[in-house]
Amino acid sequence: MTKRTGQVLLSFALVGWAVVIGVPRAFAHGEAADEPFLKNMTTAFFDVSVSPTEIQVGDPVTITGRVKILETWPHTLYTPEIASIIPVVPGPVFMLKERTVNGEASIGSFLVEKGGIYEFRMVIIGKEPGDWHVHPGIAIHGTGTLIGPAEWVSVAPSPTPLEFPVTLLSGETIELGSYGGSFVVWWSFLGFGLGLVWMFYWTLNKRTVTNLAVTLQIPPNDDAPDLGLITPRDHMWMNVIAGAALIMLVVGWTYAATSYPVRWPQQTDWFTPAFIPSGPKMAEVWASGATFDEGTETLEMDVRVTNVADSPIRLKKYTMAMASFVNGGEQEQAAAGPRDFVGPLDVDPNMPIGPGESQDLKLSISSTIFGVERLIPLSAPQQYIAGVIQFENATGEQELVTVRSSVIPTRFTPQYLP
Ligand SMILES: [Cu+2]
Repeated sequence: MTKRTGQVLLSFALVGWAVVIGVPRAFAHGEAADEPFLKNMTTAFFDVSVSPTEIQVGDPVTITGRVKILETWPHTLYTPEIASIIPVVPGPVFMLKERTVNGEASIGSFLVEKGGIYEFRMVIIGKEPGDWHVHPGIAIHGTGTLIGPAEWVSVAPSPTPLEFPVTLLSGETIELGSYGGSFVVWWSFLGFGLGLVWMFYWTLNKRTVTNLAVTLQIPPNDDAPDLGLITPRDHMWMNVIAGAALIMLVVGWTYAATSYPVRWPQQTDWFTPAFIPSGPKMAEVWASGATFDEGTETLEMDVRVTNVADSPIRLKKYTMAMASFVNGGEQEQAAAGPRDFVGPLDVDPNMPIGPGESQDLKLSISSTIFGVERLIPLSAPQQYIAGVIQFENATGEQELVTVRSSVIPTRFTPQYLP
């Protein structure tokens, strides 16, 4: 190895090391980054549960809940047609083992529509030790992933090695965590190695790249073998490298065709989940407007509720994107979802509404969730919020009513850059 070769290799190593140690440990996953309308006008997540929250590697965590694709879905987005419900976690730190949507096994995505309610259950297995924020999310084709409320799950190391056996259609059982792993790594490395040889051949000792001043003096189609730029020997070695790449391709194809004679394209199983109704008709709601005070993070909304059922009804809950606000005590709030995403809801007057009666109500919510998750549009061309109000009648039946309201901020902060 020449002195210059050594210097080049050393600087490559130093740059690689600096890149690796320069990356801080990823913590949040940008859940507040989406525009407010993308969260509150699109979906609402209810009754989410993530449990248990302390496990060892290899143990299961079950995520359950419901998500409604709102009727207020913005017209600026593609109409939702295909979606997939997924666990949203920071990287491949869990493995997805089971998933059902409205009681049906959901291998991949399924067909959805505006107004649809999707009840999900996912079982994930802890793979990497650490503290992870585990959300359910719905990935909608053309829009992206919209996330629900999260719970912190701490995964401790386990003395027993992680296993994920899967039985194939052929009856053979494989270990999914390591299946084909070393072949994929070494075969890719071989191709990478070939590329490296080519790169070092031209950059370390040849004058083509390192002596650009010389190269630029020569016409484009002149190899300049007399200057040692591209010699017949170089042509020979490049043919060897190209030949090795061709041999690798042929060997790869032959190996795949003979070792795995039965191959099948990756399968999709799009299904239409069974319809889940919003509940028996009991309330008609008209929202006349809302205000938001950024200083105290207080949302106030005026609604007129008409009871169209035959027993008194109560307004119990308001759900907006991943947050739920509950008209009830600590116990009812704890039952409404992951605690960081649940807050109290004040209803004034907080009285049952009799059959046939109409009542003007003021809903007030003070919560830091609005700021943390950026749920309220403060400077958007369309100042709207949407959410789902849950009513309950005397017999405990519930109805979910989607409500859209304009929202006006009560203070304006100067903004110089978008
Ligand atoms: Cu999170």
